[in-house]
Amino acid sequence: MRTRVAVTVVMVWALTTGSLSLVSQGPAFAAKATPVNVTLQEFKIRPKPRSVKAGATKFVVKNVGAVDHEMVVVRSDGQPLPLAADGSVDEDAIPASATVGEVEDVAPGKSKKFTMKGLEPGTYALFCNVVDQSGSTTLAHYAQGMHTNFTVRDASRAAAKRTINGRVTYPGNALDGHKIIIAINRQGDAGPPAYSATLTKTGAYTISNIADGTYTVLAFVDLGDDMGAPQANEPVGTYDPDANGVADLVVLEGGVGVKSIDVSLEDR
Ligand SMILES: [Cu+2]
Repeated sequence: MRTRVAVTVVMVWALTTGSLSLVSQGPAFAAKATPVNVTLQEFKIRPKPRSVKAGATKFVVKNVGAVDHEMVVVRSDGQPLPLAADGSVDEDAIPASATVGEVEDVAPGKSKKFTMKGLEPGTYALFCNVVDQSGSTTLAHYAQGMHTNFTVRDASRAAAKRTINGRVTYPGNALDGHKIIIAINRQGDAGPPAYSATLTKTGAYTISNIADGTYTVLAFVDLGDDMGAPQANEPVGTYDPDANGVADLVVLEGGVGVKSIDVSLEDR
């Protein structure tokens, strides 16, 4: 049966974007706690690195300053922390669920460490909440700028991020050494494909580094070996799971990839 393919393509393509791998990568497993070295001083707090993958995290906190400091870890998700009148963080106003942990009373030249078993993805505030009292003067280290953000990334999502993958099938026999071109077009864009890749045989494909957006996916056998748009005689198909002859839309949001974007090619 012949299916009409309702996808607009142009004659000249530049097949330069996108990258192709035939083997998709599995999730990354973190067997050991990721070390984060944090230095404290007047009045700075510096984690290295500033971002880790989710999972066990070991904070090694060193005071390189001249007075006592501490480090408190709170999940903030980028929101401002509640402050007390003296300019320190009002820790009593922070929900227990957001309080991750702390090391107190780190003396000058000393280090303390603690390990978080399952640090979840999100944005965290690292800060020193020491308040020095001297007569009638109070000095909140937080108010002096002794705070910073720390990011925990979703490891599994990072692995699957920004990819479109699926399979190309073709029951015909015109392949005969020609390439299969997979083209990802932005919805409503009649220009060259936003992303493309080639396969030397039918099977699995993965195209990486796709920006968020709404796309259609087309594949065809490049019988003319011109790496150009599909010609009238070239076997073609779209991602069309409801098989109504119109390419279905593929949506990427929040950097999350999509799977099973399968395309079946037909002779015509
Ligand atoms: Cu401090």
